[in-house]
Amino acid sequence: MKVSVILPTYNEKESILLLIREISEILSHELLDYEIVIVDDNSKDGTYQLIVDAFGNDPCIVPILRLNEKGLASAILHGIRNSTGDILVVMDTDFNHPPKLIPLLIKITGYFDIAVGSRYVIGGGMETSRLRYFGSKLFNKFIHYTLGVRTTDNLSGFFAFNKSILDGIRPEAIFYGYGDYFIRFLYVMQKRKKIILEIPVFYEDRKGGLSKTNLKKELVRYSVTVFKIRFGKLKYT
Ligand SMILES: Nc1nc2c(ncn2[C@@H]2O[C@H](COP(=O)(O)OP(=O)(O)O)[C@@H](O)[C@H]2O)c(=O)[nH]1
Ligand SMILES: [Mg+2]
Repeated sequence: MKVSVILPTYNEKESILLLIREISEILSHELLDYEIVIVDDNSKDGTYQLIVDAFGNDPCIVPILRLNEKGLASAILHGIRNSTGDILVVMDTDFNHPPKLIPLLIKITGYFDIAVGSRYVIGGGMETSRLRYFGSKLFNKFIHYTLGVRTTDNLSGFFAFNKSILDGIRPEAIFYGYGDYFIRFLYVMQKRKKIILEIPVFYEDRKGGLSKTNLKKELVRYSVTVFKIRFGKLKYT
């Protein structure tokens, strides 16, 4: 069994090397066969070159530079397509998602189809303003009632899964846009009766650099996504 950790990056020079090192240590310690696939969309801060300089000789580190395309979800799909593992882990590269939970997420995939790090199960949370935390929680309730999904954090983006769950679907119908891909992903997987386990995760503040999320724009995009799914516009097979 091989694990591929997929890291979409854009302007993350302040955290990326530390993160790759930490993940490598954790996975080596678990004696796992692994690779770390980093998909960089030609960051202006030189993130890609930093990775090549630091890990150019490490066969477990696979840096990919995309010149002609941009965007979080399509970067993840690019990583999936260029990965060789049976178990895939996807996470942010700014330490919002604590790497120490990766082994648990991987272990869960031995028993369930998908493991999700959730801020909204007991023990989970987020280092942010109360307004953003409860706003996001409320939006998840809206997703739950509108789409009938049972997952509590439909905007997580910190998850692990057996690659085979993508068989028989068109991943490009799911992995586009920004964090909205995760709403489509969980909806489709629940429709296909995949078993998902959510574990509590506390999102820490990013370590350096700036967030790329434009909250107002994404709120509109996520709402449109929910309504499109609700009215049957998601054709994923
Ligand atoms: N490849 C790629 N990664 C991106 C893009 N936009 C954001 N990311 C990465 O996606 C993750 C989430 O972005 P972030 O700015 O931390 O969003 P936030 O956690 O909502 O503040 C980070 O690892 C970013 O580097 C993009 O256009 N392309
Ligand atoms: Mg972040």
